[in-house]
Amino acid sequence: MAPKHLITSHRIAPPPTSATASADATPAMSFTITNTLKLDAQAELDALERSLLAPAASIPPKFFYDALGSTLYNAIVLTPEYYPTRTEAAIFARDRNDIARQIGGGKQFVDLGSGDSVKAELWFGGLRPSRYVAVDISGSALNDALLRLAGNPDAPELAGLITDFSRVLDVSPVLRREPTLFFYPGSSIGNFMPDEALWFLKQIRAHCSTPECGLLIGVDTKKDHARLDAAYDDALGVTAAFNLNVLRHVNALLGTNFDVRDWQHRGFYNPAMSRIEMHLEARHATQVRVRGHVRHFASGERIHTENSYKYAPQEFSSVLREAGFTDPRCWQDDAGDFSVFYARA
Ligand code: AVJ
Repeated sequence: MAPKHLITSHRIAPPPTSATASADATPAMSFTITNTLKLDAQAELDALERSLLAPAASIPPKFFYDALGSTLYNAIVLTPEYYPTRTEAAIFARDRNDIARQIGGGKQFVDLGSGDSVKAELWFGGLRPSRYVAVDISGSALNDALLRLAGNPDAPELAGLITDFSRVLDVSPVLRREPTLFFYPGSSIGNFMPDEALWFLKQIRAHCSTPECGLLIGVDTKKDHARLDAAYDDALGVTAAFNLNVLRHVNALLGTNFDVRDWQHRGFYNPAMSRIEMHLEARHATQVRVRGHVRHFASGERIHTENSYKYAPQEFSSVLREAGFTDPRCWQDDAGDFSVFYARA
């Protein structure tokens, strides 16, 4: 757990709206946002510098999500080629009651990578959570989402945690020791290397304080390579813009001088590794200032920006069991394009 003195909490009361302004209306909900992110800022930038200067340059995918990057991701999910989000939404919509029955109501709902909290909100009716804990790396997204939910009269008690769980998951500062549903949708687990994914799931399992705790997770499947390629290299170039935008974000964070025009998006399925790879490829030889250093890139040299691992359903069930979860249940769309699992602690 993070040292107490490094945690900052802000209690936020949303401004009264026309619906809540009158004396007899339900009072606007307030909520606390806890921030354990800032303590690592310098170490994060040092690590980013090292990954750019390494012989095989890379940028971790969490740096995609500045304000423009988050907006571009929301556009990706609307492209016809990018099937995961809409397929997961269709599974949730079709099987919501069945899934909710397996989970059971009244639990603390912990949303890992909550973003705009729209996916979670759809479960409030069926699950009647005791409270909702949004966890995200983006303070602005988290704040906006909780302010919006505070205006929803059906929303449970609200809390937020701004943190980066890509290295270590520690949600203990905001958790109550009670039956908890961990929610990790969207196949974001695919961004981890398989050994890291197992470690991440074990950390979720370690946060389970009662046998009534469980994990609801969305995982993309292996499928036709051409469809996978297209999903990560759409015709309109939205994924290309999303990938290239990471260079602008890194420029802002680290003071580098990447010129987006020098780089080209690459996104393709690597069947030997069961993963999508995204790279930025130098269109010609170029050099970039990285703090005190100059990084030379040869023509065609790549910066690895993302992996997105794909799992067969039986494969992911075993990973869940290996992480200490029991009785994994799987729901899929008819085509088997996406899997949703619920597994108990
Ligand atoms: C947000 C990690 C689930 O891997 O499919 C989408 C990110 N990258 N298009 C994914 C992403 C390129 C996405 N996740």
